[in-house]
Amino acid sequence: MTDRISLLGVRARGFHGVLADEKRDGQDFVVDVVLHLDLAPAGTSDDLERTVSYAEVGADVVARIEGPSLDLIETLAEQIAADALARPLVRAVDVTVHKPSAPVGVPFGDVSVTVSRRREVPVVIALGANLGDAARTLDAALDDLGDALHDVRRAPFVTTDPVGGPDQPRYTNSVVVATTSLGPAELIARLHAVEARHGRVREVRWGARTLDLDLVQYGDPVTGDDVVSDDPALTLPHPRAHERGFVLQPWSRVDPDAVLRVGDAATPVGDLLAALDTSDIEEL
Ligand code: PH2
Ligand code: MG
Ligand code: MG
Repeated sequence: MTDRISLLGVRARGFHGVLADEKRDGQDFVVDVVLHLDLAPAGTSDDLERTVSYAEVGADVVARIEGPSLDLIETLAEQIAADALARPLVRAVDVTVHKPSAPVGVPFGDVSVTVSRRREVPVVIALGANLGDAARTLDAALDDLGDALHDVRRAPFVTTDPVGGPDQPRYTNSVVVATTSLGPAELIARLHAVEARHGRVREVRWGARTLDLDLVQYGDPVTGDDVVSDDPALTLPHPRAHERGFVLQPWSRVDPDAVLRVGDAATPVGDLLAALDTSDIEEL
C-alpha cells in the first residue's frame, strides 16, 4: 500500500529528557507522523468517516508531547505510533520525534528518532490437500509460513468430500486463525510461494492438488476494517468460503465466535455452518 497521510512538524512543549533541567524547564519537540492506509474508500466517497482525521492525530500527538515526562524520545515515538495504530483503518505508521534544542554538547542542526510500526491484523487461512501425504504437507506448510504469522491457532484436520472439479480423492482440510503484519498482497504472495515449494501446479480449476492455501479473510469484519477487494489477484473475503463446509467447520472448531463478511453483513460462521450439510466431514 502506498497511500499515505503525512502530518509533519507538529510542535509542542514537553518535559522529556534524562537531565533534571530538561524535566524542569521543558523544550520544544517536533513530530512527523506518516499514516499508511488505503485512501480509496474516502477518495471515492468524499466521506471523512472512511479515512483518518489528521486533526485528531495532531491532537493525540500534542497530548503525548505535553503529557507525562519521559526520559527518551524513543518512548515518546513509540507511544505516538501506538496511538496512531489504535485508530481503525491505519495499517502502519512512521513517527519521527525531533528534539531540536536537545543538550547535545556540540553545535548541531537537529536530532531525531524514527520508528516504523505495523498493525497486527487478524487473518484466516484455509488449508487443503488431496495428493501425497496431505496432513504432513499441511503441517510443513504452516512451518514454512513461520515468521509471516503470529499467534497461530490451527483447527484439527478433517477429511472432506471434494467439492467441484473432476473426480478426485477426498481432501484433508484445516483452517488457521492468526495475526500478521504483512499486507494482504504480501501475505498472498507468501501463500503462493509455499504452495509452489510443495509442488503445487496451477492447471485444472478445482482439480487435485498437493497444497492449497487460501486467504479467507484479512482483518475484522465486526469493526469493519477487514479488506474487501474484487481484484482478481486478491479477492477478499474469499468469494466461496461462506458456502464451504470444509472451510466453515474447521474454522468454527478453532474459533467458535468466528465471523465472516458475507456481502455487507458480518455473519457468525456458526450460522452459516448450520445451513449446510456437513455429513461428509470427518475429524482425523
Ligand atoms: N478445494 C477446492 C475445490 N474443492 N473440496 C474440498 N473438500 N476441500 C477443498 O479444499 C477443496 C475442494 C478448490 O480450492
Ligand atoms: Mg481453494
Ligand atoms: Mg487456492
